[in-house]
Amino acid sequence: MKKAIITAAITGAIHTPSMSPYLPVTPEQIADEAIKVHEEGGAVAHIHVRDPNTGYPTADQDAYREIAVEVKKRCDIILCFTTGGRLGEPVGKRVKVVSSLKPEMASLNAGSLNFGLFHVVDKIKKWKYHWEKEYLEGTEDVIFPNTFKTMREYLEIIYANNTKPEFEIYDAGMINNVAFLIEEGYVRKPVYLQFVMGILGGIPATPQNLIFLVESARTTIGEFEFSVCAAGKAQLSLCTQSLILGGHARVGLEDNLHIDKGILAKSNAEQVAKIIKIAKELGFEPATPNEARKILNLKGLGNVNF
Ligand code: KMH
Ligand code: ZN
Repeated sequence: MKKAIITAAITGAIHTPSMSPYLPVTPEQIADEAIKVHEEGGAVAHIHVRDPNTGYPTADQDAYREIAVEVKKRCDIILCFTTGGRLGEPVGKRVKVVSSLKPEMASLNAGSLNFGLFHVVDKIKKWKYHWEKEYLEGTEDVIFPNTFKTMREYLEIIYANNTKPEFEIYDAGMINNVAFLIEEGYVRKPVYLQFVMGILGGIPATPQNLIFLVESARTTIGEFEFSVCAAGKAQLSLCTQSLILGGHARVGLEDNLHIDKGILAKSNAEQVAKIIKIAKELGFEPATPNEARKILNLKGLGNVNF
């Protein structure tokens, strides 16, 4: 039976502390959440870091290392580090985590896009930190840069460290970007695509669009593993659809702060438990981290630098 790789994106760089008291901020909280995700049956934790005092998204290498060491001490979950970092993070800084930690996996954003979060500002009544409103409002004039040059440079670093890139696909054109990079010899097949849906600036999170993305990738790339990460309320339904289509699922507070309509999730583990319950009802077993390593052809925990 097909095993379902369940990923949890622990904290991200999109949501801010005023949106939920449950958003992990410190390295200890992020590590702890990744371990609890493992206990619930998650196979991968997608890791961003933040300033421990203000929750401001950073690319702090010490924080990445602290999390990696702590999690590896307590379980064998796969850690997928972001090379996306904070919106506005210098491109050179974002990828440093790969050469320093030599992780099994890292994200590779497969194109540039507008990344709008400004429209949520009015929904927040009380701000915990001074930076939040400005950060969110500033996204009205932000492009999340991933040019062909930086993608090529990131891929060189990723492959030099035997790290597996998880291609973040926010829209149909990015599938073609990956196909081009394959043809140019910068990308090794089989690829692992993460369809990131529902970001303002990317493809809307609808069932029709997911089928379109999968079909388009089948035509353009051929064989691949895929997962779906949908922002907000579409998370559960599109993750469920992904499983039915033969894909994997990404949940987590990076993408969605709720566990149900109007109810904040108290942890990433809550969302993992919910998607695993649905997966099992549909006859899918969650992949263990080692089963996921086989499916994704990862180098193993013994070959990282932490
Ligand atoms: N944080 C967003 C800017 C990734 O982790 O590489 C992009 C993101 C994707 O989260
Ligand atoms: Zn991310």
